[in-house]
Amino acid sequence: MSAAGPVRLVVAGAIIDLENRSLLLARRRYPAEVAGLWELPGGKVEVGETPERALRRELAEELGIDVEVGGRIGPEVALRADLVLIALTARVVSGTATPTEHSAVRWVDGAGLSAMASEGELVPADAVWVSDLIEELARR
Ligand code: DCP
Repeated sequence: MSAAGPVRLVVAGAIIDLENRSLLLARRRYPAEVAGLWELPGGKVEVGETPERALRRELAEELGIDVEVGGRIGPEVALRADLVLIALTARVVSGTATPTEHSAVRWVDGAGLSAMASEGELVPADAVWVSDLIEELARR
């Protein structure tokens, strides 16, 4: 892809349960560089799709949950010259997260997230969001 080529957006869900002050993480199966690491679940935005709609579609497909999408959180991350990653907050409206493409899911609180980041258990791109996520989990 040339530098002038189209940029695709990848949207990740910062799925937060404010009642339990916890965030949903999903464990990647592939590719090898990130297999076994945890991410905010999501996927690529299709042509003609809004990021919000793409996130709802991906989370329904990957985890069987219906979410309400909120606003942007954290900075955008350049994954490659032609791929940019953003995070949107979301909350589960219905369903229980059950992975179809990931190897596992887990809910973590701020301390748990911080510990996982320190241990290098998050995919590198998502690690830049940790402070923003911890702040959001502490929001009143
Ligand atoms: N990504 C990331 N952090 C996230 C979500 C995604 O770093 N929270 C990265 C991993 C991939 C790219 O974004 O490089 C696209 O994510 P997908 O989960 O859509 O990756 P796939 O490999 O499943 O893409 P495809 O749908 O093309 O198979």
